[in-house]
Amino acid sequence: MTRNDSTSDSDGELPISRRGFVRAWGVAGALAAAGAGVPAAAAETPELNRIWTGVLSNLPDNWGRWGDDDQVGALNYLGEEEAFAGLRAAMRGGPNLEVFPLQLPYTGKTIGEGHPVGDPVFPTRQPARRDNVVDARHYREGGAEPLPGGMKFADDAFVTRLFLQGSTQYDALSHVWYDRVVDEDGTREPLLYNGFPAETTATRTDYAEGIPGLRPANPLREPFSTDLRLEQISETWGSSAVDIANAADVGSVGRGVLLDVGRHKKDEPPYRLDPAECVTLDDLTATAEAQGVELRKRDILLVRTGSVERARDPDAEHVWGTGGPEDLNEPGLCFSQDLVEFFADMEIPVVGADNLAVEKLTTQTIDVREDLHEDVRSEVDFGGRERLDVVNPLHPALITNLGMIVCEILYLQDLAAACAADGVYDFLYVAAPLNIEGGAGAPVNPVVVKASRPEAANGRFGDGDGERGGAAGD
Ligand code: UVW
Repeated sequence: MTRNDSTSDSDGELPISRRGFVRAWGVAGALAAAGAGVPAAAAETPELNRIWTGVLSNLPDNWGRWGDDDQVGALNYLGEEEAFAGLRAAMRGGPNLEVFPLQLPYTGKTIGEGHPVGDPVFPTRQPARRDNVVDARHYREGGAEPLPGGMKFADDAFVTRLFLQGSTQYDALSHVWYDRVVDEDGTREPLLYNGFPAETTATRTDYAEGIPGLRPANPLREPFSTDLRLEQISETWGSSAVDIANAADVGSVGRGVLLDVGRHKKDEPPYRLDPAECVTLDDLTATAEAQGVELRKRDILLVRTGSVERARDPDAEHVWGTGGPEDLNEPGLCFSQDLVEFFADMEIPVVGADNLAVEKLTTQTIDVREDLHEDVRSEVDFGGRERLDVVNPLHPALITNLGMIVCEILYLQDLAAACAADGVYDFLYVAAPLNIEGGAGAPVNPVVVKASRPEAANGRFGDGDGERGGAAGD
């Protein structure tokens, strides 16, 4: 069985077709709630959830667009033309090129008390600590011998839990879902992108032998607990549909555009948006205009808020999450139907940002009249509510509905400085997450190759128009 044709039941034995699985689990949707154990910020509010998932069910989606069995989603938009558009952007300056890897280092340090600078990790997750398995000490102490010929080596491994969403990462399409309205009677089913059942996120794999590893003492009730037990791991659970391996298999190559919203909206260095400041569609388009860069269909959009820079700044006035999940006042994209339709119409495959969740944390207040259009409003009973306080409204709208890749916790500081220095805001973007079968996300180190213009003056957005030259066939 491959992940592309069918999934297994929770004992890993019976292959069941995807549609069969939808039917089987549709009648038992309540099982999906078992063992949720989610952070307090996401506690159940049934009426709000009914309303918001009703809205989500009526927003644009790409389900079936690339076939009923598609697991790749919006990365399908990226083909030869899109790769060439990225290459053209990079090559327009001739051999004047700069290279920007966008992944943050894993330092193993915690942001907050005692560690003003550390790994920007959502507070329910912990930073990952790597340790040496063997190094020069082991040759000194007799724990290791040189290989025949005299070569010695160092080896290392992560010795704490490595949260795959714990630093710069791609969210897999199996990362989020909601109870989707599937018929006119209002029947709902917990579904991932393209209709894969959410229960496929809990597919069991059994191994012939156990290996020592760590699990929380009560994994189903307290999944994020740091009360860990050493166990022989001989079975794991993971995603058997739309896992991160799909994004790893196809890669992401295209024309990237940096939208430095922080620099556009703030007058003074360090050009960081305020904690909890919204980035709207108007902000994105106004930033592009100020930068002189054209937004094109199928672009990969990188949004700079300045939030990661603030988190890494020991003198910052506010650092995310040091007071726990409720203290996550981060700037980011804010939901509007206009924004979702922009991503859908522009066929955006990947949106990334230098913050925890790409979207604003924690709560976004959605104004039913302002943020939704009549076509969606008329489909949902809002119970008289005019405002809805929702956490992560864009995750399901972009990931589950549109199959988009959301790339979080990017390091954009150096790229933004270079773009500002020469006014070139579009480039070649190349990335693939770690190929981790079953993963709901994976670390990624996107690499940007940017034409540079060393002669440019240091204006706010350089003195160019971001479309400069056009020499390579634009
Ligand atoms: C969740 O949305 C739960 O996590 P992340 O912000 O890492 O995607």
